[in-house]
Amino acid sequence: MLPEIEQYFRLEKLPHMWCPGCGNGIILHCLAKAVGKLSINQERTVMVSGIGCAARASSYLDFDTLHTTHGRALAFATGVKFAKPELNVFVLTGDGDCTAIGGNHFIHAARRNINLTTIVFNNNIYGMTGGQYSPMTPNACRATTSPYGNLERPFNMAELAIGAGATFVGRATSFHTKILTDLIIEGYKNSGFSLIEVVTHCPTSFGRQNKMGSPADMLKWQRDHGITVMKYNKLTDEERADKFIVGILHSSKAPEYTAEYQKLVEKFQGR
Ligand SMILES: Cc1ncc(C[n+]2csc(CCOP(=O)(O)OP(=O)(O)O)c2C)c(N)n1
Repeated sequence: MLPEIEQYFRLEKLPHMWCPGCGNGIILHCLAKAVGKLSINQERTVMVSGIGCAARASSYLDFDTLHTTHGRALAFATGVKFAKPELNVFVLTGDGDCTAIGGNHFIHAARRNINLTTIVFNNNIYGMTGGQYSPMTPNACRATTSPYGNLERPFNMAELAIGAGATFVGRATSFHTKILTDLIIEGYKNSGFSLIEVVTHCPTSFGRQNKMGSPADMLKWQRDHGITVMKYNKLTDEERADKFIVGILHSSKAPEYTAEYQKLVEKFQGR
């Protein structure tokens, strides 16, 4: 671990419980780098997670952390931000945690535009419980609950967040670490709901069932399929079919919920 990010980790909790080759450590590295670059006050920063492999991330981080219940990371984070709006609140969540059981909290946190920086570790599957399909499992892919191929279609979580009212939305992969670190920085700076989707690899549950090769092969897949909007715009529809955009997907301004709430309190207290 780089000395400049060590201060953000509970080193006594290591080694972590993730499988060899998992992408989660790369995401944590980028998060710690972003926090360091922003010089965020560690004492006034909270990391909230739900349940799952991704959600275990909060256990390894040396901040005030909340490892909550499955699907409820955003609900707990909303409570923290309402009670203490002066705190910086990050949410670390898996694709199942955020878009399946937690899907409704996701929509409404985006709609309220509450100031939370949400990082979704999208490994396309329920990793922790043995590889069941999630709303992010691509059509026809295998999971333990779709051994003949997934009949369902995934939805685009970034587009959903934009439609619901999120004011900052970006996407990166575990391969695109510079883009990911920059997105976390920009997401944190946005005063409102920020979603950063990280397409990452689960070699054990997703990769193995879908014959995607080694963890390094899965990273190469991310490198070859995640492209910037400039490159994307130059492609034909056919070439775009299996590609996705990495970088900032949406940025807008809207009133932030806890600030509006504070204004209301002050108005009725006659201040
Ligand atoms: C209410 C509830 N339902 C189901 C579970 C079992 N469970 C634990 S983690 C998990 C899925 C995790 O998938 P994801 O959020 O994608 O995270 P990953 O493990 O892939 O990082 C499930 C279904 C639970 N703990 N609580």
